[in-house]
Amino acid sequence: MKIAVLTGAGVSAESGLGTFRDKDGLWTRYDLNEVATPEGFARNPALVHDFYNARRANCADATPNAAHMALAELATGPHEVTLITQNIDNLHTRAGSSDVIHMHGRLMRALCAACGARWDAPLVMSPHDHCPSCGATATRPDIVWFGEIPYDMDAISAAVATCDLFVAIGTSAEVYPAAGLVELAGGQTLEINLAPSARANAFDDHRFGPASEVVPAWVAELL
Ligand code: BJW
Repeated sequence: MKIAVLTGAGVSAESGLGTFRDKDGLWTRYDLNEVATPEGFARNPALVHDFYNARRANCADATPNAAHMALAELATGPHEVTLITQNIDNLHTRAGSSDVIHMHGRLMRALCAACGARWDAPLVMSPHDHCPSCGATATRPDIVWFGEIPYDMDAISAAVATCDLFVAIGTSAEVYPAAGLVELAGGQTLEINLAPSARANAFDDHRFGPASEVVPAWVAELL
């Protein structure tokens, strides 16, 4: 089978990385307009860098959980797997998944808003950093903020449209275009989440429970 997997913050929750919209989620403590939009970054780059510096430190301390490990194992089997994540952490890669599509960018990468260069982010970024390529002080985390176009949309659309099975794991389906991918899916659709998401009705099948338990059980069935 061709399997397209979309993951969200719920897959990393049990690794200790916060989700966004759950009780105590990041958006209950931070104003997303201030920390996750280009306009917020233009107003106060130091605040935005502080937000992502803290999350980069949390990510460095976190370890992949059983759900990340199971998804890496899935790709070693007979199925053709495309792993798409909304998460900016690197836990899928550290679990052994290769060619992960990071549609909302990567915490561990930096981007120059002046020349478009990308490089490995230092643990702590600041508005005073110079781009190693052009020297401008226009460096930002390589993150897709609200109002920006997610990365690799052509590859994502193609993988989802031609798959036999589309699986969304640990995402609230509140943010587009990720939330609309289920509509594009060429084959069967499965939602794995703690509870029904905003788009639960669009899925053929559901499995509810913690990702660290449900994902390994599902992968074991497929392998
Ligand atoms: C567990 C669990 C466990 C917990 N086990 N499960 C009106 C209508 C439609 C769209 C729009 C609109 N107004 C504006 C828009 C567009 C906008 C948007 O969608 N806004 C909505 C708020 C309405 N989208 C954009 O701006 C995007 N760009 C765009 O649309 O460009 C135009 C375009 C696109 C394509 C083609 C052409 C044009 C960009 C979106 C960027 C999102 N960025 C963020 C922040 C940056 C990254 C970061 O800082 O980390 O990305 S927002 C934030 O939400 C983050 C996430 O990736 C994203 C999704 O969140 P996710 O992963 O779903 O997390 P939660 O917390 O919401 O849910 C967690 C789930 O896990 C829950 O269901 C829990 O139950 C579950 N869970 N523990 C299993 N142990």
